[in-house]
Amino acid sequence: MTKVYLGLGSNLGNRAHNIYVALRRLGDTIQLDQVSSLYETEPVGIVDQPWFLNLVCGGETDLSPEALLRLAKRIEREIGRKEGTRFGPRLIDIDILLYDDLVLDTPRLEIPHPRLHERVFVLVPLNEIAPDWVHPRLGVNIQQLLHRAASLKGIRLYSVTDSRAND
Ligand code: PH2
Ligand code: MG
Ligand code: MG
Repeated sequence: MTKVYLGLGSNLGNRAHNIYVALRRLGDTIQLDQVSSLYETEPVGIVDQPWFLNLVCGGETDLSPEALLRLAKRIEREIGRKEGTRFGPRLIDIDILLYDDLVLDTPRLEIPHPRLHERVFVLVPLNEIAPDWVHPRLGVNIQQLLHRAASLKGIRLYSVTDSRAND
């Protein structure tokens, strides 16, 4: 079994509902054992779009990185995501952030997620559930990456996840 961390985001429709449906679908295939709180976050990249809800989850799986990516894309499609602009608004986005200590760079998939270390909307929730996880390419842990992040603006707690629910 491999430990994986995934980032979920939504800024269209019923954002919280989309995220929790995705989480439930992921949980049908992956043994999810950690879910962060839900955060409301300022859009990064294309700023003229609605604010996102974001969370991060962790689990164990036997799926290869490619199979995990296919699962994520299938769930995105099932929830109704259409091809749209890069960095633009979406009903649901499921990104592979970390896959054990794997470093992978293919045209279709880059692990760790190439922008993980600069995105507060990933680092804040990830720091909740995996502060000591060492980024396999950068060699520092999530807490250190969060401390290095330029600004903690543009993120607010939206809904707390009771950590006991993760047990
Ligand atoms: N996802 C993006 C682009 N910008 N901004 C926020 N706040 N949250 C996201 O999940 C997000 C984003 C591309 O996937
Ligand atoms: Mg994304
Ligand atoms: Mg994506």
